[in-house]
Amino acid sequence: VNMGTALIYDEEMTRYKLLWVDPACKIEVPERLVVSYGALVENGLADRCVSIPVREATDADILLVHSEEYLEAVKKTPYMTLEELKEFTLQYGDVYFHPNIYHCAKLALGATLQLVDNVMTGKVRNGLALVRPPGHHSMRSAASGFCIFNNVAIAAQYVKQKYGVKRVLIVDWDIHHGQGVQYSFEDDPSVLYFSWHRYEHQKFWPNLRESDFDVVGKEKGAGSTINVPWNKVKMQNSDYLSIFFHVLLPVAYEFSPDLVLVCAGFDSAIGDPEGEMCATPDIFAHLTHLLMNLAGGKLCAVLEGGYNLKSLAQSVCQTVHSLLGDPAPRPANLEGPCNSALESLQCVRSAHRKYWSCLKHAGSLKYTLIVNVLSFSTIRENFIKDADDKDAVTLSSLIALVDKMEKNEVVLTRDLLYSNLFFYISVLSQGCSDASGFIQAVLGLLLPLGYEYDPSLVLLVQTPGSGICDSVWQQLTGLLQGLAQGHILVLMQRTCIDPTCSSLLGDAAPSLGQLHAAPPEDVEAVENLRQRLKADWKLLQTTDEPDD
Ligand code: X5A
Ligand code: ZN
Repeated sequence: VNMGTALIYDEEMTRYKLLWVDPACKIEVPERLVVSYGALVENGLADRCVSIPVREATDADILLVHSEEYLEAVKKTPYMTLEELKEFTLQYGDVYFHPNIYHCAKLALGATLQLVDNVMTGKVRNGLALVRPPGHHSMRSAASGFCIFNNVAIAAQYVKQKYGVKRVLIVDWDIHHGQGVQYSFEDDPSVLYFSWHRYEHQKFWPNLRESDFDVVGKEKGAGSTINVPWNKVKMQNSDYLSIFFHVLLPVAYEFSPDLVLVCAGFDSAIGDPEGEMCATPDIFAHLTHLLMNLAGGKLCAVLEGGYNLKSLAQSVCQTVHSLLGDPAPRPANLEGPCNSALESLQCVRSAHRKYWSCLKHAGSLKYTLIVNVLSFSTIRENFIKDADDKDAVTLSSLIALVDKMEKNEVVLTRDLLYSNLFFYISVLSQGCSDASGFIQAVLGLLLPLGYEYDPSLVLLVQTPGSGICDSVWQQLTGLLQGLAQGHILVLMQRTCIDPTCSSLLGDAAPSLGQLHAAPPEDVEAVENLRQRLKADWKLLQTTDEPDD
């Protein structure tokens, strides 16, 4: 059952602002929340969500991450004069205080905890907390980068403690490095922190050595910090998706979180004065969708940055559309990642190779994934000869197609793809139970191909005797709904109708559990196919060299 999407917001969080001149802080304005919430209302999205009240965080909540000294210091700020506030602010970087900010910071954290409580207790499936002040830069004993309390880091500690959650994934798609989150979990293997951020070889704020790709976490936590530095500005949709397909998603599926928290900053969208990136607001519909089949769908997004009010409002709406299960718009201009992004991608993958088996080129072919792409005309000529209307594809003609499918050769050539009508995926299996290799093929091969191909219909065919278990099949069905505006036609010849319908109706796929290393044959098969196809399909590239 689709359980609903929470929206947590309170106008009170608009009631603080910068009271003096500070060029570094002037973009963090109350209107950020006003326009975000306003756009959700105007688009009828707020009404479709379950509205949950905020609460004030308690001292105990705050102390899950922050020190007593820091909390006591912040507690005094409501009583300070303007001069005292300015003075207090000086000890931190790129942040400001206001007599009402402590109150708002307690509400921002309380809103975040309300969201995770409602998701963990199953009252809703997922949700968004629209909050100010943001959190991901604040550290144990310091405010930083407009952040007072680390909303998401505290939420991760809170769910571990209150619900005994074993693994939390934090995806920080804000354009700044959430160093506060990283510091909180650097030696903790139960929290996987992923962040991409504008870096420019340390020239960009917060200018930290520890934001680079080779900082991967410490001790038991080694491998559970993943930093993707952007060394150039103007990164686009392809760059973001490449990192998802080739780094974040394979690792996230291997990790198998019980909960996904998103540091949802939208300063990574086009037009933002901080990020200076070029990804369009609709990419957030896809980023959200791609995370929604992890953790059985338990996803909590918490606002961080986002300073171009128009881009921010649109991106927030795209995120909530996906949380509600609406089909994502076809992603615009996926021309493949730029060289700088590929360089970062390659560096991150090699830095993490020793921690994540999905990134090793090693690991019995249980599933064979065959990607078969036919043009509409090929289908029509071969299978629908008697169709009057040349654009009509009848169910019987499709069933005839499936019947003939098993005798088909596997075809995947560029010239068959120009008609852009069908992306036809055939999933065959030699009947075993290993999911790792299959998921690896879906994430590293099928999704990038599908996104770049940009079909207007996905035809998913399950042939008899496929050894794919229901939950793996549901993952596939769920993930493919990000393509073709969710237009998917599933043809099946065996009995897992219920799970399939559940997935088509928008339910999250159940978690697959932690994945072990994929069998070496699978890895080799996927790698070979990727190598062969990557010249034509830019989203399959994982290095900036022509041959890797
Ligand atoms: C939450 C967030 C940005 C701080 C930028 C300071 N903070 N130059 O986006
Ligand atoms: Zn930011």
